[in-house]
Amino acid sequence: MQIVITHPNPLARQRWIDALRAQFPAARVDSDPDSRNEPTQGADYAVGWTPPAGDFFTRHPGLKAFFSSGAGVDHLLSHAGLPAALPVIRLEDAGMARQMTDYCVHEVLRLYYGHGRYEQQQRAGLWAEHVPPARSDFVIGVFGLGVLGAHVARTLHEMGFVVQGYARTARVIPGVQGFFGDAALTPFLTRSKVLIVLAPLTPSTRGLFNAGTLSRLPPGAWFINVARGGLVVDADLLGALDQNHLAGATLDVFAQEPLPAGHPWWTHPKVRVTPHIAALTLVPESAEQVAAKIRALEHGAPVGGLVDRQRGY
Ligand code: OXD
Repeated sequence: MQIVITHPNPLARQRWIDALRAQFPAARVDSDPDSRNEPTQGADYAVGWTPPAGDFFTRHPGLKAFFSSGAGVDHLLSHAGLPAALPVIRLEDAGMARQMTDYCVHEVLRLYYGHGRYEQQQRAGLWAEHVPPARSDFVIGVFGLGVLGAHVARTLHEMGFVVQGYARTARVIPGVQGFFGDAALTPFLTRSKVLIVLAPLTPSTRGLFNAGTLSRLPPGAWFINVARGGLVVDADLLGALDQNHLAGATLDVFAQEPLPAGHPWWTHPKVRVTPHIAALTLVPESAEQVAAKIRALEHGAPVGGLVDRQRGY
């Protein structure tokens, strides 16, 4: 068996090679292009992130599956050479749900207890306490109830927050009020004092958060994007912040990454920026999951995380 690893980050690439060689000692596991420069018929399985444009898929015509080394697959589905019938498989949790939940809980607690104000007060030498709002006035909306979104919503509910969730199709999470389908989007947004965006980037979510939808959020709402920058129209978010409709935004993902020097988000007083770290790929757990799925596929068994190309996730 031959497995090819393609990843723009050399460190991540080497970690995947080492982890999968440990899982499959008899297999050939190499980076693409093959570092040993031996003739190759192409790999059986590919694992990675943003395979290079050009002839990657023609050099590996016998692939049985491509495993995304992340939860998202937009980087693959937008590849012009991706064969239409090639199974694409995303990571399922693999340690990401815990990290994503920690990130969102951290932001929510900071907002709820007003720590941003206390930081400003410290700089001004000001001693003043603020009583947090009633929890019923601090509704948290989670847009996207996949593995990660559902974990975030469930945890915030268990912490005593009022949580509502939005998904394309019905998804029951005990204690979390569900809003499903296009018609439910506006009622969902109008109650979300904190909006956490955690949905995949697909043709139907691209640019979904624009002047129209952002204006549906209640005045003083906070916008958190931990999904993909492409879901948001930056100029419209900037407008909503500058017109004081929104109190602020926490952004972990951007239309262009790394966020370019001079971009308004770097210095905007109402924006908190992190460099796409809300949920990192943990290679040991992820390689174990990928290896288990490769073994299942080799035995003709079904695997989870198979991407529906029509839906885009
Ligand atoms: C992912 C990501 O898709 O890190 O896993 O964004």
